[in-house]
Amino acid sequence: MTRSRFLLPLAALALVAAGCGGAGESDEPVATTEVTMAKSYRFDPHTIEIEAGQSVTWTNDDNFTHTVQVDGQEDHEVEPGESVSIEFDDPGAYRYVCRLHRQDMDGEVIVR
Ligand SMILES: [Cu+2]
Repeated sequence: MTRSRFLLPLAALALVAAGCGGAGESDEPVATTEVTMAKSYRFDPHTIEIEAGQSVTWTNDDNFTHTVQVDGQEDHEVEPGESVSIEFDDPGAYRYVCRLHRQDMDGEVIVR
């Protein structure tokens, strides 16, 4: 337990250093199709950018069940250690939430 709690902040720091160069949480879109439900109730990265026709995969790395509910679409429950993929065929900006923790967990997929 102690070990994993220690490693997480390091991983977050490495991401910031390697990536956006900004401070902490950024809404700068990241070009990726992989989103992690990291510990401490968040989607990482918060905003991603993909091409139309690509699928986004959300993986739950937390110890709690989370969901992915894209605006206007059905909800997908994701147990710890599991993942869900959703295909985006039409360009646009898609906001989504975790239905169970919607005040903390939201994100956005920008489809080009
Ligand atoms: Cu959640």
